[in-house]
Amino acid sequence: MRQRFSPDYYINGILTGDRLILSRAITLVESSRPDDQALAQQVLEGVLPHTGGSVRVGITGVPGVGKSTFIEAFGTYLTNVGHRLAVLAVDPSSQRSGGSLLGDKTRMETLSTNPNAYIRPSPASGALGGVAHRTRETMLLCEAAGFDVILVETVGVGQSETVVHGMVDFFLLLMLAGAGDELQGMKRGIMELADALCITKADGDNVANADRARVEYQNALHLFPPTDTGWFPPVLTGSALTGMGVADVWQTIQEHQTLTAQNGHRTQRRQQQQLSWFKGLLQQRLSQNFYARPGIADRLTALEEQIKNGTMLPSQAVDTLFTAIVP
Ligand SMILES: Nc1nc2c(ncn2[C@@H]2O[C@H](COP(=O)(O)OP(=O)(O)OP(=O)(O)O)[C@@H](O)[C@H]2O)c(=O)[nH]1
Ligand SMILES: [Mg+2]
Repeated sequence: MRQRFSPDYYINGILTGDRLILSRAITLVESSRPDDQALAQQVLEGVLPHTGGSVRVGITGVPGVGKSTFIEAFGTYLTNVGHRLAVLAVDPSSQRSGGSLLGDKTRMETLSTNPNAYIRPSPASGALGGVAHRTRETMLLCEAAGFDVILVETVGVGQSETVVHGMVDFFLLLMLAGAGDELQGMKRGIMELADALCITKADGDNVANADRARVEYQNALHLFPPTDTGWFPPVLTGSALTGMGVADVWQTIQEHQTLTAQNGHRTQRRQQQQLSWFKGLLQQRLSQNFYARPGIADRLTALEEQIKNGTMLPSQAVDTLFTAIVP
């Protein structure tokens, strides 16, 4: 039985930047137990006025592109210039024990012992919606604890990158030089989401390759319809090994933030994200509520039988179900 603490214990602990209490609060947020969830909501409400103050950055790219190594270099750079950084992960597809970041603590050796960095391994895999919902709340807790840059790492396969895009101010896509788009499992869609591309591993023999890839991708991006934000996603090159380009990425993020803060798109983006978070939760609740109603399971089974036999149309079945439960 885990020890129970009061909401104030968590709230005060987080606001004074106590990392142990922050970790405990995140565990609470990640718990699916109803009593934990109720307490987590109280804690979140308590810290809410102290949230929103960070730059939220999503980082994605195919496995092996160098996300973790980049975050180690980038994170170290950020703390060196005076920032406090939290690293979170959305990795629902991960079959690796404990999610990617846990094993990655070794790859983020410097960062994991850095007093100005906080690395939180991804929660145990579950429904994508559930994981994302917790990452959003974890982000709020980290902001309340005084972290002013939040990095959210996700593997760029599947739909998790869309989910992460929906919770950050800036979305960075890491790419490899030399590997074809198909090879990178990249769909055009994910490039369209990116606020910047960075060609990784631009060191040693790979520098010329990386420069070539930069030009190619920059040309490819020009073919995309422009967004209404006034921002044109640049393509950068970088090396986590030599540190080349790491400062440029931060420079780019700052330019993007300045521009979108001035023209209102930063606020607009966050407002849209809040709304879709709300709508997602509402939909989840409605559907849970629906399926939990007495008699629904039996009715469903019966209707599904008729649909399979072709004796009822799906639309008809939906009507029947709704007239039965909504008077
Ligand atoms: N030469 C060179 N190698 C790098 C660089 N960054 C990463 N690597 C190597 O590329 C490999 C993959 O790096 P990771 O950082 O684990 O990649 P990842 O994107 O986090 O991979 P997953 O967590 O599996 O999705 C490792 O062997 C790194 O040492 C770089 O800047 N230059
Ligand atoms: Mg990794």
